[in-house]
Amino acid sequence: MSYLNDALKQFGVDAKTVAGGSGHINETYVLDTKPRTILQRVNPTVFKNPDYVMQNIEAVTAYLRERIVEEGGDPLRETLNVVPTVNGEPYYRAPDGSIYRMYYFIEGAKTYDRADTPALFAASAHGFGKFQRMLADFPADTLHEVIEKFHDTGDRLRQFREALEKNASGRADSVRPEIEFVLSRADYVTRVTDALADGSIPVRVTHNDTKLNNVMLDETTNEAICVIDLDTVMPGSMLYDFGDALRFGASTGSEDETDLSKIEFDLTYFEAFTKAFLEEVGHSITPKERELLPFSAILMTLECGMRFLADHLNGDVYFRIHRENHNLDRARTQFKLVADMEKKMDQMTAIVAKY
Ligand code: GN1
Ligand code: MG
Repeated sequence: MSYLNDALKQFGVDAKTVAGGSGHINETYVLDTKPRTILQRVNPTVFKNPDYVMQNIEAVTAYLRERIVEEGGDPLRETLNVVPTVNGEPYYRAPDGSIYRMYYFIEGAKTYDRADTPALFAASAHGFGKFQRMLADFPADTLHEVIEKFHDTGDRLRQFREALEKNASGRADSVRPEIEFVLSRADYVTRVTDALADGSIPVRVTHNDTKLNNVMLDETTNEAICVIDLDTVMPGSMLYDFGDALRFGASTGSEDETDLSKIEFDLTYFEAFTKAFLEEVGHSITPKERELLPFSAILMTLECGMRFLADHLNGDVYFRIHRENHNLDRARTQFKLVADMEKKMDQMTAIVAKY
């Protein structure tokens, strides 16, 4: 049963709810309150410590509000603002363990699942790049690691191997080529975490889920207004944010496209994003980070693909699915992109060198 109505009472609202959002983990509802708000059910099996999630979000958004005011921006529009429950709590925990939390809705802005033009994609790069830039001096070590080893691709491979070993769904035999695709790239997985560990690239505050639809763009100007979905803000590498954004936004098709002939990695989009991102972070990016930018797109795409395939092997227990083999379809698009990027690596390197 759903505790949505209980949650509404906890936030003191009596409003109509409309389902919104396209995430694979949480559930999002838009409420017709005045001003409008959004209510989200945070998946408690994925986010095991909601206090940590909300503490990170409160700390980061409070810091952003100050930076936004300093730069003459509107802190009610350019960062998320948490609405507490009537008891002043940052979220409501329902009897079944579900977590509900509320934000003010950001008016006059929207999100996109696909960028129709490279310029629109570049706008998202300004959004994510600015987010990094504004948080550059935030003390990363004060943030909780809400999901341990979230972008530790080596650990993701370990989890993948575990899923393969268990084969809970019995599907392993039907996906041998996809399994082989992952296993034959095992030498990729520790390159970024090794560089973080030996100090050759810095730990930064990162968003960690930089899908195009996690930045709101102004409805009329298409300028990036606000980065949303802050649940996975944690210490990490800038390369996670760069790579993950390209994984999603520079694909010529959707994440779950079944016709793989429609999936390619679009270098025009790669260039538009890279240029805009470097305009935001160019002064602080280190040479080693810059060198790893093209590779990070491959790595984040491979990682996401192996997570989808692991979930397919586990019997779809993590990412919400809407049809049979949905996680397998998602994994396949990621692997198609990885293979295409491997072919285009020299061109990607040349593009990075231009800016
Ligand atoms: C999940 O729920 P959503 O769509 O915002 C996932 C990301 C993946 C993404 C793939 C907490 O994000 O890591 O990249 O799906 N979030 C979590 O689309 O695992
Ligand atoms: Mg999201």
